[in-house]
Amino acid sequence: MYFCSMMKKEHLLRYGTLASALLPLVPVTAKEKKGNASADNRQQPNVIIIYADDLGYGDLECFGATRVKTPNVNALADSGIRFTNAHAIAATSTPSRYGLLTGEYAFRHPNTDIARGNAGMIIRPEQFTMADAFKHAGYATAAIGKWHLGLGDKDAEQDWNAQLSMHPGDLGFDYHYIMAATADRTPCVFIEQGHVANYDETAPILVSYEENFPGEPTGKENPELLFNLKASHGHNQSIVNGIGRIGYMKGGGKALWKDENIADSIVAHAISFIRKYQKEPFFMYLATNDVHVPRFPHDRFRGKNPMGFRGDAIAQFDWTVGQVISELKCLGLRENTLIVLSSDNGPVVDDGYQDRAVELLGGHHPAGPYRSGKYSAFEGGTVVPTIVSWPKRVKAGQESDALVSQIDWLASLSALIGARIPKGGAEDSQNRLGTLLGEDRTDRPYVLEQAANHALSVRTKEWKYIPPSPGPAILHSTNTESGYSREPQLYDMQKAYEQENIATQHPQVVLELKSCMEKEVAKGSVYSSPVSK
Ligand code: NG6
Ligand code: CA
Repeated sequence: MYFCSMMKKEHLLRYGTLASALLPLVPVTAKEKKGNASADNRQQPNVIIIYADDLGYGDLECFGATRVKTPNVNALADSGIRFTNAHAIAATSTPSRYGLLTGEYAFRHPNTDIARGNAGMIIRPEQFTMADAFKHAGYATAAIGKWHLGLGDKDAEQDWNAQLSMHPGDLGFDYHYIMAATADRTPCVFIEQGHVANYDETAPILVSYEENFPGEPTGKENPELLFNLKASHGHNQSIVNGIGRIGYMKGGGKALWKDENIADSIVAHAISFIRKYQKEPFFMYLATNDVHVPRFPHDRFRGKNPMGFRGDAIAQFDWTVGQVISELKCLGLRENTLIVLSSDNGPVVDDGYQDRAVELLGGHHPAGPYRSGKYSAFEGGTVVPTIVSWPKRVKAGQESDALVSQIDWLASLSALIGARIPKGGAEDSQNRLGTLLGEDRTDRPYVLEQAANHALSVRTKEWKYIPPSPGPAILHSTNTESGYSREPQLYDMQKAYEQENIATQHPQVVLELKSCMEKEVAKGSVYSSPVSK
């Protein structure tokens, strides 16, 4: 094992940065297990969810991309199942992650739209979470990377210079090393175990989403300070690392992240957690910053594909996957580790920075054959690349076209590890473990998809129904086809994806899918009417 770790260190020194070579020490918070039982002979697998941000169905070679290389993800797909009809819960991050971690649709809960960096914690401590399921089943649990589900008890009341009053530790995660929201939102620091990592006492942190702090530069007033990336829309408030952000902040000093090192920091902490808990079952929610904006990958990923920073960020994501897998192999844990890889929503090309992503796209289709992408009610909003691999139990080389949704992962994984879901917990999540592990190809009867304007589409294997909803047909800043229309839309999914609206030809189907959606909403929704009448 020692030899293995040394090899790893040498590898990181040679190919990684110094930051990733100097692995952090994960504090012991979960119970340590005694004995030397081989981790691979245990019944309970380790479980890692590798959750990319804004990675589209067509962004990986194993899902059809040709203008970027993703060898590590390809190998992961070869070792297990490639899902071709898998859905995120929403077309944006916060509601999608909320549903994934609670097993409850976001429309049932307040404040689940794209969260500010100073949002209070959205999932409340009394709610049952995926981390609780694993913890109750005896696992060590971690959340590493992008969080975007709020921190502290209340909006805007956090003291970033002290221990936060609420954090993932209150939701069943033994360990966390997270970005509060997104890389384009303040505060631009990592939070570890409820406080700012590398806290700099000489630079107290203040955050506001209302007004700037006197004397602090902003992207709007000081564009000359945007030496790393300029905005294409929005992102003109505080400047950190030569990049304009959403939200204002002051201070941070040496705790401020450098965007080019974010992937390295996330990988280093993930590896450190795996090493620490290699002798007991562990669950890691590993949510990468890639490929969200600002895309500002490390130098060693730049210029190796024709698509500029967006392509480089995909390559950096692939590297992350490779680092985690090679560490598992090194420690002899790969066989009995279940890896689920997916994304929180569909892709977007220009999401607010001048990174030349549109210009350099070439023939690349970020959403593959699906229409539109992030934010949209069309399929590109929620169809996401999804891979499941568990060498010990799941047959390699499979493809599954079963209609599946991330909403079911909590109940399915709970069934796998023998965790009991308490009454009232994860009520939207169904145990579909057999499908997740490739043992059957059972379609979910229907999948709900939440667009950025809250429209709730219903997708079955055959049909896609988009209810009438308000908003423009094109979201201009991102050049996204929204899928919003005052008319009901029905598409035959066995034909060309969402090309011809045949709602008027099939009123009965529209009625059935509409009532399906309404029944779900009637079970409980904080939106009085998520759709226009
Ligand atoms: C939008 C941001 C976009 C991205 C998104 C959230 C602007 C102009 N656009 O409001 O850049 O941050 O929110 O993305 O500010 S998500 O994947 O986390 O949902
Ligand atoms: Ca996202």
